[in-house]
This record gives sequence, structure tokens and C-alpha cells, in this order.
Amino acid sequence: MPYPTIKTLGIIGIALSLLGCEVRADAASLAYSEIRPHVIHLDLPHETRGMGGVIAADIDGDGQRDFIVSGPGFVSSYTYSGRKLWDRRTDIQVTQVSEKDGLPGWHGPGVQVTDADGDGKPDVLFLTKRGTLEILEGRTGRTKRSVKLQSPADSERWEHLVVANFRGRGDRDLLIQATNATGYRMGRFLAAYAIEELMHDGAVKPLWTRDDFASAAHNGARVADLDGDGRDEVLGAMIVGPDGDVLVQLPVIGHVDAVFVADVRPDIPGLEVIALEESKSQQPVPGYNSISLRLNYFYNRIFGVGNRVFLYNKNKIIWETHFRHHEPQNAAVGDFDPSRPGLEIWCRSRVDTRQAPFIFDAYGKLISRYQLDDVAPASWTKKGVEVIFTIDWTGGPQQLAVAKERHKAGDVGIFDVMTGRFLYRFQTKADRLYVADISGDWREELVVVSGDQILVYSNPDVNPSPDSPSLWARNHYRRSKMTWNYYSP
Ligand SMILES: [Ca+2]
Ligand SMILES: [Ca+2]
Ligand SMILES: [Ca+2]
Ligand SMILES: [Ca+2]
Repeated sequence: MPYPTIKTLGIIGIALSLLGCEVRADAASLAYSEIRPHVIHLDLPHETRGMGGVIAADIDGDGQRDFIVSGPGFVSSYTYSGRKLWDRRTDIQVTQVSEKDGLPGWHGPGVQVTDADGDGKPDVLFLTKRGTLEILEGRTGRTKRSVKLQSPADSERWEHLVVANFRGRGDRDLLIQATNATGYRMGRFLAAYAIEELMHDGAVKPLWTRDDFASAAHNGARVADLDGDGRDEVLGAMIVGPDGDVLVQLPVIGHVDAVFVADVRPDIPGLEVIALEESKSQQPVPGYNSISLRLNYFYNRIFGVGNRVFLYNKNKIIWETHFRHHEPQNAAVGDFDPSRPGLEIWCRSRVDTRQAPFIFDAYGKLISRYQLDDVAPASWTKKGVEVIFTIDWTGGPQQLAVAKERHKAGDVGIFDVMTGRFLYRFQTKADRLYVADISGDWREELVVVSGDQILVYSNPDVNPSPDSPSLWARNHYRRSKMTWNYYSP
């Protein structure tokens, strides 16, 4: 029998593809990046067990962004130059599994920065496990106020805090959130306060409260000014207006895993919100073997429901979509393909190995998908990626994504979202990953917390558009960079 020709193999390959079989390409070989990070040495406990995180904010008022690092029993701050500003050993409210332990959940920093009392200087705010709101002077870390808060009857304590502007008087308001104390914990309780009133009297009347907020599971509420009227909306599986009214509610089957905000559709005024739904897949065929898995897969593909991606704003649901009802689980939202209008939404997919991301355009149409294994560097963990941030790395119009190796303190990679092709791989042991413009050149840096170090990786290439406005000028960028966790970077 003659050997098959290249042409025959090609035809077989195409036939297999059409049948839905996978044709594997060799995993990409990619050398480690030679970019050397800027290193900040930390004098902190290393073992945080997934609790606490990092944010960048100028807290000493010198115009350069500093780092606040939190973990169980501590909150500390360092300047970019590596000087320790202060270190507080305190019972800050940071947690692991929010549905079991309460907010802010895995990697949630649980820290906010604003000028709380209007003296023109930044303050640092956090909640404690003993039920207080702590307000520290940013520069020194000295306590300005420690206020005992009353939390709702069915809650354990207030667990999550977000600086907001509800009254149109600047970042002088505070949203606090709590989960139900028993059962599957979701952040249903919200209270909005004028910070200055709250810091003088923990029993002061709130601006408004809710006990029915449809929060993303695993995450705290986020805020952003969606319509640009100078007042923030509260984002979850519902949108709550600055006066506490429910404006939009998603028809969620199951729960929402992650929430993002971005101008996905520049043709629609204001910002849009993206939510990823997790719905239980149905298992009509019992057992856990190759036949039952296959049959249940096809059943869900034909009769499945949920596991949708929603795009909505403060007025309505703009669209909902799904890819074969596969659970999207994690996402990155950005201008990953500048030739297409608006932003693209990359969904990681939920599988234990061989992650299979799928990408929607700004209209909810599937535009690309691939197997991560086929495109990731050869020795990248088969468990895929986690903590996925969109990044303005090059300074050009195309945004990229950055993520760490999943389920380990491992490497970090920057990849082209549309193809999954890795462009940089940084050899490290990342405990936390964070992305923000630290240097002030508008492009974003990669921030890795690894053991007792913060590593800041900057792009050494020439910035092609140095005059672009700072990302920090955008309300939703500032808000997102201060309020994130593992599920909603
Ligand atoms: Ca500073
Ligand atoms: Ca608004
Ligand atoms: Ca828009
Ligand atoms: Ca920068």
C-alpha cells in the first residue's frame, strides 16, 4: 500500500477538523524574556494562602504611584523606589473563597485609596475582621479614624469596600458590601455612605442600602460611571444607579462569575458591562465514562441553556451570546483586533486541562477559538492560564493579554489574544499578578508579587505614541485597578 501523500494527509486533516476532531500542532517554543524587572524587596509574611493582593496608588502625594500589599494580618506600602512607607499588622478583611469565607475573595486586596476627609492628601481605607472601617493617613500609615460599623442582621460583618462618587462631589463616597453569613455566601447587602460622615459616626444614616443586590459570585461589587454624568453606578449581575435604584437585572441561570466594564461598543453612548454566566450543565446520561461524557456533551450542545456572556449598560441588555453553552469562566476584554469595530471579548473556558478559549466580537458573534495547549510554550502547565489581564503593553492600538500559570506560583506570559500566540514568557514564581501604568508613560507594566519581592516588568521598546492620555484619567480604569480579584481582574 502506497504511503499517503501530503495532499492526502491534508484532506484527512480537513475531514477530521470538519468532524470536530482536534488536529494538534506543536506547542510553540519560546525563549524566556530577557527583560529584567525592577525589584522591590518586601519585609512581609510570604505565606498568604491566596488572601490579599496588591494595588498601585500614589499614597504619599509625590505624584509617583506606590504599592499597597495586603495579606492575612497585614497591610503595607512601598514606594516604587523600594522604600517601605509603613507596615501595619492588623486583622484586615481579606479572604479566600468568598462563597464560604466572605468577600473580597481570592487575591482581593481589600484596600482603597482616596482623600477621605478633603484635606487634599490621600488616605488608605480598609475593613477589619472585628467590624471596623480603618482610615489611615496615606503618607505615614497613622490611624486617622477607626469606626465601628453596624452590619445587617443576616451578615457576619461588612467585607468589601469601594470608593465611589454617588453624589457628584468627587471620590468622597463609600460603598460597603456584605454576604449572607450562612449558606452559599453572595454579596447581597450594600450600603452607600458619604465617607466624611461615616468616618465621624459609624451609625450615621447611609445614602441608601439594598439587601437584594445580585452580585457576581466569588467577587465584590465594582463601580463605574457608565453614562458619564459624574456619578457612579454599581455593577454586578444587576446595575444599581447612584441613588440605589435597580436599573437593569440580568436573567441569570445559576450565577455570574465575573464582571468587567469597558467601552465595548463606541457606537453606543457610555460604557458597557460584560458579565460571564455559570449555569450547571445537564447530565441526563448517568455515569462518568467516555460514552456518558460524549452523550452529555452533545445533549448540552443541542439542548443546553445558560453559560452566556452578557453585554449591558445602565439602560438595557444589549446582547447575550454563548458558544455551545460552554462555560466562559474567565475573560479578557480589549481591542485585541483593531481591524474590527469596538472591543473583543475573550473567554477562557472552564476545563481542567486543555483550555479552549473562544472569542466574541463587539456584537456577540464568535470570531475565533483555539486550544491553549497548541499555542502555549511547550513547558507551560497543561492546566492553562489564570488571572488574565488585558494590557496596553506596546503603546500601539492592539491590546494584548497577560496571565500566569494556573494553580501554581509559576511563569507569566503575554499573548496575542486572537491567536493565543505567546509573545513573552517571564520566568518567575508569581503569587500575584497585576497590571497598571506604574511608570506614568500611559503604557502598562506587569507587576508580579513573588515571595518577598515585587517585580515590575516594563516594555523597553520605544513607545510609539508617547502623547496618549494617561489611562488613569479614565474613571473606570481607576476604579477597576483598585477593585479586582482573581475572577475579575
Ligand atoms: Ca508616591
Ligand atoms: Ca453615572
Ligand atoms: Ca459604549
Ligand atoms: Ca507605564
